[in-house]
Amino acid sequence: MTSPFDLSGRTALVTGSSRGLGRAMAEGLAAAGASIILNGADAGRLTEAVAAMTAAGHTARGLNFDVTDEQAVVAAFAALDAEGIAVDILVNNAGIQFRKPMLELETADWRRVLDTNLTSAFVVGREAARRMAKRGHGKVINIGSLTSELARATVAPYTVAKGGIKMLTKAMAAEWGELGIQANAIGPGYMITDMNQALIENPAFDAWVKGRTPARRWGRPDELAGTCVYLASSAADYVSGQIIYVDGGMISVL
Ligand code: GCO
Repeated sequence: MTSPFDLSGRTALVTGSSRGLGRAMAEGLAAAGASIILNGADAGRLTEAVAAMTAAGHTARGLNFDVTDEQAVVAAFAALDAEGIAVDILVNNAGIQFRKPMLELETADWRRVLDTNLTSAFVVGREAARRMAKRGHGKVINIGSLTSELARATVAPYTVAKGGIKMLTKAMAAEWGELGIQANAIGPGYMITDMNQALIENPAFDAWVKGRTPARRWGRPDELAGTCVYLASSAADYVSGQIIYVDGGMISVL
């Protein structure tokens, strides 16, 4: 009997997957049997990531497009169509952080964060779901954050975008369930990533994270892989609209 977590024969597109959380989730999906389409805006970094995953024995290819460029997204999916490649699993992971108090925040920076972290998930999700609907099945996994629920000072646009990710996930579940598509989200806690390096190196912030997290440590990117595989698999065919926090317990305690 095949494991419900087996992703053999499925193809997963993970946005922002040249490194960090996206790369770790791509590796987890590959280990479960999925063919991987890595994505990134930096062609050089993407090429390196594809080579590394291929060398590790995974089936991986790159798709270089900027998730904030709608025409590039549409063209990328058209290119996959032309090759007969169907995306069964979409992980909307691409995102940026921008830390500045709102009183000093320029509107252009606000818009850039919202475009990259939220609107891109809608655009890429729509293009993927249009095709999943024709096949009657698909998985969309949006990457949220602890800031999908709780605000931290100085990261307002990120917080608003990630709160939007939680509700976009529910909207996708509402509209796409009857099409055979399940949409869920993962809320990573404080993870060891390049984006968080400045925080990790700040002794006061590092102490706050460790004190505030029941696990008393930062999370590793590979610790998201299991939840991603679960939500991408047939084991979660009756799960939709949910956000699962992989945060060492942080969101659940005062
Ligand atoms: C920050 C961090 C957070 C984490 C993560 C927490 O500045 O507070 O970047 O946003 O990256 O999103 O869930």
